[in-house]
Amino acid sequence: MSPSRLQFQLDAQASGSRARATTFRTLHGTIQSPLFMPVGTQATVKAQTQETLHESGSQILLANTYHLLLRPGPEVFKKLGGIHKFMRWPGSVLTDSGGYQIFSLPHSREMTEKGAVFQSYVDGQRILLSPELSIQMQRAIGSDIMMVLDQCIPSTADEQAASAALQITRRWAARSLAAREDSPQSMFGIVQGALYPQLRRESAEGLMELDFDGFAIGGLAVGEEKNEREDVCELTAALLPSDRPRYLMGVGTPLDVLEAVHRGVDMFDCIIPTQVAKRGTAFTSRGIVELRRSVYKFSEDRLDPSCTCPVCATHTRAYLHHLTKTQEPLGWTLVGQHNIHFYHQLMREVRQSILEDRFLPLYKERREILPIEDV
Ligand code: PRF
Ligand code: ZN
Repeated sequence: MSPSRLQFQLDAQASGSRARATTFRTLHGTIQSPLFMPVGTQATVKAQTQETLHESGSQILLANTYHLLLRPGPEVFKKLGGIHKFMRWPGSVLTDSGGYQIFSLPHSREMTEKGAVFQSYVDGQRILLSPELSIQMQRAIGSDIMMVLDQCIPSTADEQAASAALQITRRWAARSLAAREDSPQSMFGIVQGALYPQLRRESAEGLMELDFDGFAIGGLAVGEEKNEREDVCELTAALLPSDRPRYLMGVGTPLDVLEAVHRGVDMFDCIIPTQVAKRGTAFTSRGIVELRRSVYKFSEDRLDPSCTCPVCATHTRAYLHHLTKTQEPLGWTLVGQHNIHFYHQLMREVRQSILEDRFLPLYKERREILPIEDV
């Protein structure tokens, strides 16, 4: 493999754990891992502004090729000079390829060797999302990290279906790389293989023959049990090269993220912190707080006394209770900002503990107290 265009650096490796701290450079700056990427599907993280994202310490956002292809479309990004200028986000951006979003569609989708065929929710048109089209679109978006088009299937799929999906993902990965041409944007391959160790190995080895800047673990958090997910995550992360970033796609709760860091993963994305904020669910150092509960009606307490975010510095639980109870947009914004800050703060503490070689005790302590309720 050629040297990573991310100038990847391993800062520290924890003892008694596979956890590691890394630094790498994208086209828009330096990134430190372990890290969490807020999800900005439509070139916006729901209910946040670019300023609130910056304040909570976001280094890199995730955007979705599938949605942005349909609206506003590639021409807008080409005309306006890419997503960073378009949404005025100076940090880094990773774009998911669209494969998973199409897989998640309730109906009318079809996977062929050429690509994924789906019906546009904007105007009903049938569209073939080929690996080449996905990369062309990601080049127009101008993300720092592009993802290959992959085939994500339920993790409970039988071995034959899982094998077919990883074979096609391998062929699409090669086509995606070819479509990058001379773009300076980085590209990650995606390991599939459902819950079959042998297939995960085959998928990882096939992708490692190609020149990717990093590798993602796909096909998890799609129907398996928590312990199954952790086992496959551990096994897959161990197969991947130690000199490239490892990204676990679409995972998860704060505890899921901590468990995956322990197993050697560097990067995460998930809609949970912004999604649950809409209904007033907040992650705090003392567990989950459901702000709509009437016990908070008169509460002058801070949301989380040990949180350093602007929301906790400014507002009472009573105000946040009122906003979420009346479904005011500001409630979603404020709780979302706090939740994103909570994830980033966890990642910063984890990173610091790895650098000081005290990750294992932190992991053991945190896994007992992190919110585990279903969110
Ligand atoms: N592939 C892609 N994006 C994803 C996934 C995947 O398998 C997942 C699985 N949890 C989330 N997002 N391309
Ligand atoms: Zn806070």
